[in-house]
Amino acid sequence: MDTLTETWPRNEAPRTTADWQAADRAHHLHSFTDPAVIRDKGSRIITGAEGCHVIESDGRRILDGMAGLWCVNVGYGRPELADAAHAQMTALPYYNNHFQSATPSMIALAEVLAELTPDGINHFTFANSGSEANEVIIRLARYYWQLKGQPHKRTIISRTLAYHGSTVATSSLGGMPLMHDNDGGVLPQITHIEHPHWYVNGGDLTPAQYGLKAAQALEARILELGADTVAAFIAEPIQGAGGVIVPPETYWPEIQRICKTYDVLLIADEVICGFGRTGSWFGSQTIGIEPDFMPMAKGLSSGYIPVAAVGVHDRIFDVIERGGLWPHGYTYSGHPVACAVALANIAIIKRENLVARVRDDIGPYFQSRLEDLAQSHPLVGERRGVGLMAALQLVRNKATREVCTPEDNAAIFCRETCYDKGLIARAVGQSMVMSPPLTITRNEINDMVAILTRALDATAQKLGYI
Ligand code: PXG
Repeated sequence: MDTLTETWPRNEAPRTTADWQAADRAHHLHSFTDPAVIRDKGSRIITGAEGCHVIESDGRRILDGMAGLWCVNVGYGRPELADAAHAQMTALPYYNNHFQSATPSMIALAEVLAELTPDGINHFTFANSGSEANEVIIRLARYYWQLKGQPHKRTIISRTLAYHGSTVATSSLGGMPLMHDNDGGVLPQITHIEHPHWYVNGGDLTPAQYGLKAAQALEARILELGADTVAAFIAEPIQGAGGVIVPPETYWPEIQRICKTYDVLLIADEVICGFGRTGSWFGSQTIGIEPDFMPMAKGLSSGYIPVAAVGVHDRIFDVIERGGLWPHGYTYSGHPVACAVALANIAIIKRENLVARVRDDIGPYFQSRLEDLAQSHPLVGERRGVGLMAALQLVRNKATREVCTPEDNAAIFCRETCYDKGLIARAVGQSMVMSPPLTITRNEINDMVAILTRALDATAQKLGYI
């Protein structure tokens, strides 16, 4: 029998899954989904969540190996985040930071972020999403150079397979061909260099040699364009949505050197890496870089409410401070309720020592369990990851590093099999990707690995490997 699901607002009559799916089909345009799938199969209706599990409308509990979309760092079902929202909404539901105003929660959040971020990052501007944060950085970086008397420094260099958002400018900033093709290509003054994935792109080079080569592509591009036209380089410390790409150790020091040499600002996109995911508060600390701008979102509120921030280095702020009125702002920049929830979320991460837990305990356990799988499974060529983000590369041949092709449909088949068996994992290209809540237990990791192993077995069987 079709289970009835509580509705929101709760004074409506409960509906069945089929009812929800019909209304969804009739009225909702989904993100990153083929409408034909919704039409033919219907959507998955998620009605609740607890800890590291989400609950479907039929009551089935599914282990969320992706923490939503890489964001529910403190796990689901935290009453104190709801309490923080309630208290702030009661005291002051809205005021903005335009025209000389500020509210206590936005000030307190900026203050806390200044403590947590690397030295020199002491000012913050707020937004509602990672995309909006990156939009404001494009504007700020160009404005900075204009104020410095170098208005031609406007080009932003990014990387292939990067993800920096879904707005007009940030979808160009990203390096996902699918997102360029449907909008007439990439905007002017945005260009991409190769993403540093040794396993796929490294050929006969050692990882260390390849790391330098991939970084030097930045130097080559700057020289080709002219350093006097390049405003900034944007990259995630560890590329997330592109498939958890961990660069060789030689990569980041060389990138930092190149940015300094050519006076190119460094933007470290911390939207996924921030708030403990890599075992430090920020990915920039894990890899040891000093960025000029740090966009952050997702883990800032653990996804409980939309909020984003941009950390701005003193050397940038000092110039902008003297520039007169900065003509930018969203109605909801620094929304008091969102900032109050972010503060409560950061308080949980601190109190429960989640960052150290990821670095010293659960992160290494997660990576070692996946490494065992990579060593033993014929379909897995590489485990890559740091802290609680990881990917398994699906391959045709482990010895030659020949990866599966899109026609093999291996990752998508594996992802769907995982879902059927009770685990949410992502398929990115020919890799399986995971990024669970920072609160995940060893037992839950064991469950994840068990389901993943069965799904990989089923995939290998379908491909005729076993
Ligand atoms: N930067 C990075 C590094 C991201 O991962 C954004 C910016 C944009 O954030 P907003 O809040 O505007 O979505 C992101 C978002 C996926 C997936 O399928 C990843 C993201 C968004 C949607 C889907 O992996 N990352």
